[in-house]
This record gives sequence, structure tokens and C-alpha cells, in this order.
Amino acid sequence: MENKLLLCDIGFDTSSKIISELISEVDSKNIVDKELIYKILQKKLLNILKYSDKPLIIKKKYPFLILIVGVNGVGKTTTIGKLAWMYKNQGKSVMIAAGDTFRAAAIDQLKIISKKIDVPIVSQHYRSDSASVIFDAINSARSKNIEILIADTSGRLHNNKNFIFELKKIVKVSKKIDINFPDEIILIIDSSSGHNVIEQTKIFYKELNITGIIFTKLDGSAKGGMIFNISDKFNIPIRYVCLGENKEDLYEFKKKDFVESILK
Ligand SMILES: Nc1nc2c(ncn2[C@@H]2O[C@H](COP(=O)(O)OP(=O)(O)O)[C@@H](O)[C@H]2O)c(=O)[nH]1
Ligand SMILES: [Mg+2]
Repeated sequence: MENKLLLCDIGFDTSSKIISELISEVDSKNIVDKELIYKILQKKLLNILKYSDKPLIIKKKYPFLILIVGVNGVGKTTTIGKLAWMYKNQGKSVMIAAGDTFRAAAIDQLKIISKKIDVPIVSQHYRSDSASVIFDAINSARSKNIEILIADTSGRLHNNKNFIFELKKIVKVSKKIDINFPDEIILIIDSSSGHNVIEQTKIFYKELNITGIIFTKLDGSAKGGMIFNISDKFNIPIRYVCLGENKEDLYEFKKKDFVESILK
């Protein structure tokens, strides 16, 4: 069982913890039935995820501001397209803000997405101030009675001081319009990235008060055991998971199904 957990990328400390708890419970109750041991393991895994499956509830705010953050290449911009598409299909009005002004191609990438799914976008030129793009977008969304504004941000290494400073500035500037902004800050995590992901999450959580996580690239070779590792250390709700690059590939996180897929 321990091998199985390790092969799913659960990580050494989390899997050792689970297995040693399992062994002491099985020993103390003198359990020998294999099925029953398996059931206890299943329960332990579910227990780690007890705060995890909480889909995002959108309050009526005009706009409800969602800030998307994460290191480079994890799937922030792609996920914004998926979220916007989903909300639009639910009949909500959506706008996106091209807050990644750091990478030249990022604004064009979001413009293409906005055109494809027919959702309005607010953008400025390359290297303009990200906080000012998002500030303008909030005002534009307000004047047009938009229900949900999703803002992209640039991604660099999580230990880059300027990067974190820029994200904090976005938060600060948005609070000038509404003290409760951003309503949600979602950290995007690539399920196939290695274990420095714990360090990443720690910094984002501490500096930005992350309120939700979306795991991307669960369609790849990664089985996503790292989700346990993160849920074990941080009580941050998992808002969605992504299983592909297309706009339809966004799913609510279902902990029971997920535990089953890990133990398969
Ligand atoms: N297979 C797969 N690829 C994804 C997923 N999400 C994003 N990608 C790809 O990952 C790459 C980086 O995505 P992007 O949104 O530009 O990342 P960003 O730098 O965080 O904005 C792109 O090639 C995406 O198509 C996913 O869930 N599955
Ligand atoms: Mg991007």
C-alpha cells in the first residue's frame, strides 16, 4: 500500500504518516481482513481531503473579482478561459483582465481566448502596470454590470521578490475600490510539478492569503497524489481540477472519486 501511495506522488512524509497511522489502528484493533484494512486506508485518505471539495460560490457583487496566481507555465491563462466559458454557459456575464503584462505573448494569448469564447477583455500594452490594468478592468466591469471579473497575472518564480511585490500591489490597489477585493485568489498548481510545490504554496499562502486552488494537467502521467500532500499541510479548498487544454476540461473536485482513482 505504501508503494502504491509513493507511486502516485503522495510524497514520502505524507505517505509514511498515513501508513504508520494505519498500522497502529490495524494492530490495536487486531484487524486481519484485507478488505477492512483497505477501507480504513480509504477513510484516512478521505479525511485528509475533508476541507478540499468546496466549489467556489459566487456572491452577487458586480463584479465578483477572481485573481488567478501561480508560477510560470502552470496553466493560469488557459484556466481563465475554462472558468470564463463555464460561467458564461451558466448564464453569467463575465469579463477577463489581461494582468500578465510581463510576458509579451501573454496579452495576445488571452485576447485569442476572449475572442474564441466571446467574453470581453480589458488589456493595456506589454510592460504596463499590472495593477493599473486590473484597476481599470474593475471599473469597466462595474460600469457594465458584469457579474464576474477574472484577472490574469504574470508568473515568475515564487521566490522572486518583485513578483510577489507586484501581486501584493494588485491586491492593495483593488482594495481601494472595495475593501473585500479580491473576492477569491486562486493558486494554480501543475499536478505534474515536483515537490518544491509545497514551498511554492507556502509562499503564496503566506503572502497572498490564497482562498482556493485549481490543479491543472491531471490528464497527464501524474496521478495527482500531491493533492494529498498539499491538503495535508494547508486547508485550502480545491475549487476545480483541469484534465486537458480545451475549454471544456474543467471539473469540480470530487474527493471520493479521486481517492478511488488513487487506490485503483
Ligand atoms: N495537458 C494539459 N495541458 C494544460 C492544462 N492546463 C494548461 N495546459 C497547457 O500548459 C501550457 C501553459 O499554460 P498557460 O495557461 O499558458 O500557463 P501560464 O503561464 O500559467 O499562464 C499550455 O501549453 C497549456 O495548453 C491541462 O489541464 N492539461
Ligand atoms: Mg499566462
